[in-house]
Amino acid sequence: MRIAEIHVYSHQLPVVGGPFRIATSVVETLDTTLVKCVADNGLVGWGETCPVGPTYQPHHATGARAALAEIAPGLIGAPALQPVILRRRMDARLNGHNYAKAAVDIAIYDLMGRHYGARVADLLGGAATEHVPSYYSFGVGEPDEVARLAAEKAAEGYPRLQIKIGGRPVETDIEVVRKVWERVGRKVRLAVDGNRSLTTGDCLRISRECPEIPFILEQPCNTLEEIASIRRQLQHGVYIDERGVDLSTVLSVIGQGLCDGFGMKLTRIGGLQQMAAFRDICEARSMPHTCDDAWGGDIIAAACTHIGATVLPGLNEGVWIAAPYIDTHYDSENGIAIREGHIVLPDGPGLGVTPDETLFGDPVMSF
Ligand code: 0XW
Ligand code: MG
Repeated sequence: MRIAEIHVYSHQLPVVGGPFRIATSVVETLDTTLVKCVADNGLVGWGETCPVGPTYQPHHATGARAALAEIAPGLIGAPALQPVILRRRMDARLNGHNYAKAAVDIAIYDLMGRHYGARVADLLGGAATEHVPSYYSFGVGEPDEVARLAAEKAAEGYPRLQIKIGGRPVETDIEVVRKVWERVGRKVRLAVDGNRSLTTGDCLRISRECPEIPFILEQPCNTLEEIASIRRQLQHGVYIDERGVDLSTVLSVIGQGLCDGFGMKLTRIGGLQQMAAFRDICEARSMPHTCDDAWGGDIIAAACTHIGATVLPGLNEGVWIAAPYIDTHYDSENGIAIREGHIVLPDGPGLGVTPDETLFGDPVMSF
């Protein structure tokens, strides 16, 4: 079975109840890129990549499509069921740009699942749960309002909450953390995400002024060097998110003892094949991690849920999806949703989601 056609679509996802604010950006509408791979027997697989604006990571929507224009012509005629061989073929055509390659990799796993009659989670090693934990992420907000929402989300059944901080006086960030803690206490696990924005001084203050609150600090400062310089003075665990750019970086930050876990994005690491390797490295070193993506609709949400289902439960920090901020599904029957803080693993085959492609209009590129 070989790849016969690749079609690329662009689709707008307005933020419901938006905008969504993090320390480094404010987003109102996201431009997602969908990839449809058609095999020579007519079988179809879908992939998706959707940067959360152009400043969260060095990724942007039109960049994904420019990268796909470089890569896709070299995949036509290639064996369709060999994700490792295809990754090497993509690497031979374009250096880097994992977030674009990930959309092709996800489509290939969807195709494989449909061909073998298997769920993607089973192709990735097997589901450890059918009920995948999620976590709720509050945009940077006013402390009383975030605390009120936190109590609501904890009561809904979310096992973990992520408080966004940064881009404002550190006193307000300390206040939001304290107010959330007062409302939810030990009912849920807490992550405090600076999205690269904190100075080392402010990061130390947050940790020192909240010594009794058991949160982890997610990507508090911009660079790994800044984090390394204060790591031993912090009273809280540190997770790497935006700077965990590839497997090599993951190996070196674990080797240097620079972190206690990861917020990982499926497209940043290069797709499901690389994410499965990341999961196994984390399991070998007892590193908790998430399986998220930055944004996107049902296709990327399904992909994150399938890999998230395979993570050793004690290390599973949850699957974040953008569904709470999107008011339409690509697949009206099997769209991915969060119920009581968890996501039911789709039945498959493949990703288990079949998009209504009329939503996407004509492809912006076809190969
Ligand atoms: C909470 N997220 C998964 C959604 C936004 O893309 C930011 C991200 C994060 O953890 O940094
Ligand atoms: Mg993060």
